[in-house]
Amino acid sequence: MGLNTHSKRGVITRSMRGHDGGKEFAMDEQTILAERRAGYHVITLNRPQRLNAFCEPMHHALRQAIDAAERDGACRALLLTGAGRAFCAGQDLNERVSKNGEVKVLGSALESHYNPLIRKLRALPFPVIAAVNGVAAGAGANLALACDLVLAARSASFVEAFIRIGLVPDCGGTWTLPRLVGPARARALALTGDALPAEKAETWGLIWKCVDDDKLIDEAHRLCTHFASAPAVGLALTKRLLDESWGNDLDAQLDLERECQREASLAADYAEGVRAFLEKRSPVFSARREV
Ligand code: T3D
Repeated sequence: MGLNTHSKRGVITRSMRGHDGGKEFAMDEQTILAERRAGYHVITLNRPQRLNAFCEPMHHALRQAIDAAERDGACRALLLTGAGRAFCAGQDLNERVSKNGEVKVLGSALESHYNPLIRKLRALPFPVIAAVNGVAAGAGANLALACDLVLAARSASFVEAFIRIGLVPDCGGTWTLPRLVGPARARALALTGDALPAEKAETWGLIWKCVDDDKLIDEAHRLCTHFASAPAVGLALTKRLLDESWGNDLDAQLDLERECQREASLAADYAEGVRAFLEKRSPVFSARREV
């Protein structure tokens, strides 16, 4: 098994022998493309022939690419997208059938891969932007919804496909869906497994924005470029506050805001922000964050 990681013009490849629905196969695919831009990283799920469905090597490569972004003190945003016509079709179902044709009991991949992935994305100290270029189904849909900002191509759709094969939503879907669209719509999406077109997803508040297909990637890069020169401590603390608010009452949240505001004010970016405002110029925030 070989793993090569290049963090600059990035390619993460893994060669291994795998098992696919009863067939042994030789696999040598670049399941993830990772690229480092000025101030942000781009990760592309890259199994277009399977609509970027998750396989074991892709999980490992994705984890490495995210870790590299986290370790890079100059990284202040992460862009996640898919190659080809889909964003991600969730778990590769070929991996869920054993050699003798039996389906496997599930749970361990949530523990080892999906849950750590979602926790990691939520905890990253910079915004994660999903550019949903096509269908996002199953874990692929909920992966997108775990990101901080979701941009979607007009032709994209979101499918809580789990129920179609007798499963339940995972990757935090039962947590994010009702919070984003309310209980009635969350239940309809999860219980029917019907596809929700991107325009409706925007109207419902499931995602931030729906844009024309040919504008998606430019718009996503524009957003990342904006974050690349934004105040890093403020971004990290804002993420934390919004996430923790779900478990807090107003009193606890007010206390947390006080603490975070104090912490933000200790950062050089705050002093620069105030000075720049008073001097009627654009602020120049520090190019690196603490790692
Ligand atoms: O440990 C655990 O497993 C627990 C974790 C579970 C997480 C999950 O994500 S469970 C849910 C898994 N995902 C799905 O059930 C979605 C399956 N896919 C679809 O329903 C449809 O493909 C889509 C709605 C996403 C798109 O439909 P369409 O008509 O645009 O494309 P298609 O023709 O169905 O798919 C194109 C190809 O991709 C096709 O292969 P082929 O015939 O061209 O060789 C299809 O088999 C393949 N593909 C799509 N999704 C998957 C897949 N192959 C493997 N696994 C997939 N999930």
